Amino acid sequence: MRDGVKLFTSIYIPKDSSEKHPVLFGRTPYSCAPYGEKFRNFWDTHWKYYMRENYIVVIQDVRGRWMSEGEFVDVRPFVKDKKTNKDIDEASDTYDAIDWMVKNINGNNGNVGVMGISYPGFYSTMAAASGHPALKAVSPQAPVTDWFMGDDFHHNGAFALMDGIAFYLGGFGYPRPVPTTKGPVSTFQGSSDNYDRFLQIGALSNVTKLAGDSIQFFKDMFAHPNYDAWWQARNARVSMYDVKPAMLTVGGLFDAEDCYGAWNLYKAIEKQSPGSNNKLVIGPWFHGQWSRGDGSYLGNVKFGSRTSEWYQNNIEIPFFNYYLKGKGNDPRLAEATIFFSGENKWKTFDQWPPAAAQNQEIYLQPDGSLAWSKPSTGNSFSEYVSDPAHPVPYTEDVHYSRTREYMTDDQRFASRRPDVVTFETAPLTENLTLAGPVIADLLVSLSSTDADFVVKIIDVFPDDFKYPDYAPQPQRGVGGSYPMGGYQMLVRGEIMRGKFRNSFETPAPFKANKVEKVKFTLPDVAHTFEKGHRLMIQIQSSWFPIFDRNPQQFMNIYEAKDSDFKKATIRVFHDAGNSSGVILPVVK
Ligand code: PG9
Repeated sequence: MRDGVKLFTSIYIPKDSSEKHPVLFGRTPYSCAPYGEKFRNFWDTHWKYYMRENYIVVIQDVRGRWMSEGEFVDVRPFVKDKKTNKDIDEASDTYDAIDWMVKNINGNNGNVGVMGISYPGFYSTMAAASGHPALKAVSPQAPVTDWFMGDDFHHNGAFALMDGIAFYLGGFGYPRPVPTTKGPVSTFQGSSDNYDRFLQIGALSNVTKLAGDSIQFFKDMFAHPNYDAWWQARNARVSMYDVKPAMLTVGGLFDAEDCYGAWNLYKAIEKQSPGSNNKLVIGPWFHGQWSRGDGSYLGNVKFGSRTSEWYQNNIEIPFFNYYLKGKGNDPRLAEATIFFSGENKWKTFDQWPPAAAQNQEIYLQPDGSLAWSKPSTGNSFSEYVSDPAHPVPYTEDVHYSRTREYMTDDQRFASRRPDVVTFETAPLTENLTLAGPVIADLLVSLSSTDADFVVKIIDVFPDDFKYPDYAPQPQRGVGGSYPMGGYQMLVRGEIMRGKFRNSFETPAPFKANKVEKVKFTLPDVAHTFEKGHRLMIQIQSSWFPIFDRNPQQFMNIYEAKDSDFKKATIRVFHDAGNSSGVILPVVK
């Protein structure tokens, strides 16, 4: 690297020397050196297709990880104006690595592509920011993009308790090497019931004790409870000006880790680098499912075809082959190739969100229904008590670690709780297709000074719904198939930490019992509620233990003690003056 630091790099060169070959490059904090038995597992993903296509495949340990020299920094900020050799970042490291490769690897054709999933997706974004002229094509996949707003560690400021702890402290069956500088010195132990275990741990300040003090990122994160300059510098989108390579951003509709990154990275590139070659693909996938597995179902919900294979053969491989080998016809990928759950179809668009999607608000009604017009009644609200000692679980079952399947799980268990309010339409008389971000637009009052709001968009299947016989029926427990009639499929859910309702930089307390607006954006959806199904909206004030509990008092939650957690009475208004609703991107 330009500052003299050496990065460990594994280079696999095809035996075929009849022609020159492009380089496909990935940078990782998870180690590029899976030798011996692990070797096969590592390559048994989409990388194997590129080996078959005779690419030169290169994997590099990022600065400060594993065999590489230097200091590791989590989601290292992008340096805008690099003036000296000391101004390094992940973009400059990628630039220097590419420069070395095209000059030193025998038989390379001078074209380099970069791809990576999740954290390696972040490094792919940074590669795109490197501006090296040999870099022709980049595919950030489920890219970690903003750890305060939507990816692994927080959503809208609420701490992603289960993943945050599992990834960095372990104890919940995540054998993966976590990207910490020194390695965790953690006394953390999981248990077979994560709901119970996280309740026992209690306040986040107890987590700091369990973490020891070896995890710099935990210390930093807890020292920055608001979206201040520290977090803003770690928003990968700030690097996406003047993007030069062809971009293929890929994500999963049902990605429980980094659902935010793909949608929002694509949008930032569109806005900040107009005219760039920027494409988006979203399928019905869990985290990384497009690179392995067949992608024909998630949990109980079926998608009708092998979507991962379709993507590999029709999008990703043609994309790299065209830009790096000049092979095949110009794939002319659509601007956006998006799978619509519900109707189970791939669709292409010349912009995302599509022009045909128009925002239309659906309003909560006093009788528990939903309608496209505001209610006409005076003073009406639904009320529940949110009790941090009994938070609403994110899934019905007992689990050791966070499931991937919760993203499409049946929400019937939640509708039946007194601290979840539920509104639903009558059976739809025609299909309703949503394409784009959903905006929760609530008018609420609290008996306290802070609370969280979770809004869930749910597809309620008809009572007699059955998958066709050719599809194996979903199984749960002993005794046969899961009852899909009346299934309440989670299509999208998101949390908002109430104190950030007006500003993520400057949180503000609620005034007890005063009606206030809480408006926030849920990640994009692509879903068709078919005729005969119902649309349901659920609202609750905890989603545990995916997210930490709000003590329901205005304070720095990282410093809250167990005794700070209080019950709060929450009202969600649905009357003529205070009409709560959800703004839906309805395809006309
Ligand atoms: N989403 C991933 C991640 C989690 C936590 C820390 C860092 C990254 C990943 O799979 O890379």
